[in-house]
Amino acid sequence: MTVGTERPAKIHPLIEKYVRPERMPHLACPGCGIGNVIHAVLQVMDDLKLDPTNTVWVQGVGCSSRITYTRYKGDNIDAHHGRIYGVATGLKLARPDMNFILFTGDGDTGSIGGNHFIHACRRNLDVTALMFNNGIYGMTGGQVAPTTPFKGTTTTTPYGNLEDPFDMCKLAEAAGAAYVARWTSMPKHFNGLVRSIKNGIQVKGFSYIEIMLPCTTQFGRYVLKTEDMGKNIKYIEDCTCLATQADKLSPEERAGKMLLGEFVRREDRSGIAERYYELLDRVGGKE
Ligand SMILES: Cc1ncc(C[n+]2csc(CCOP(=O)(O)OP(=O)(O)O)c2C)c(N)n1
Ligand code: SF4
Repeated sequence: MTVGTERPAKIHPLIEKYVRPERMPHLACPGCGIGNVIHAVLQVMDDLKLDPTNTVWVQGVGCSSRITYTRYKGDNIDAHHGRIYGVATGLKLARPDMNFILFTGDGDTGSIGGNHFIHACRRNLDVTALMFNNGIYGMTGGQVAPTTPFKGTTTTTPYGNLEDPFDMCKLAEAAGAAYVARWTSMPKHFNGLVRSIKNGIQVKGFSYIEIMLPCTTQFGRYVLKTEDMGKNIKYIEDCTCLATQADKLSPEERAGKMLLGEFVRREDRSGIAERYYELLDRVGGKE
């Protein structure tokens, strides 16, 4: 991971508004897709006029989490690796009036935190989880993740990954999430991503938004065996397809592609925080 040393001469107004100046520049490697996703989040904050004093950012551990760490002007809470949903559950139960936006990686949510993730969906915890899917463990040096493609070489699968990657959107849907969508960090999906993050925040219940993004440093080096940013971005382009366009592809063209779009939007179930406060009202335990 490259650590920037100089502040750019011109700062984007959204960064001025929501990011602590002393914590600039950010830490992502050149060509990483994480920055575009953060841009989308800041755009949503601005469009929805979310108040940073009422909107908390919660992060796990990994590149996607490290980029937000102590940079946001509002409250910013750090969870242990894989424990973001447990921490968010406590926060939401304590402050159901606040918005919680979660920043987590595919290792954080898909492997070490997988069980917590399932139960956050099942409990319909009313938070918005942004899962940064770079197909590898980025921050720790390129180990295999549950999203690494079959046969992908990583530092822990030098002869190729024996496992198939996980479709976490399907897991979220099956486990009961209220809102599920997937986009990429590419500029052509910026509007779709912004729309989904807004929907995720506005839908009452657990919202899971996955973003496929290029990790030039680890996925590029170990899986794609290239440091060429263009090839990393092309890979994301090639391995994804809009769900609305999937029918136009032949089975061979469709094979192995991750679908993009909005998959679930339902508000037919109350969430755990709502039920908890109803219970307190019923048994008279409310302060
Ligand atoms: C309990 C615990 N186990 C392991 C680690 C080491 N660790 C830190 S980040 C990480 C994986 C990061 O991968 P991912 O969640 O996909 O995030 P990325 O860096 O790719 O964004 C691991 C294994 C840790 N910090 N804590
Ligand atoms: S996800 Fe990859 S490219 Fe992005 S900051 Fe981490 S190691 Fe660098």
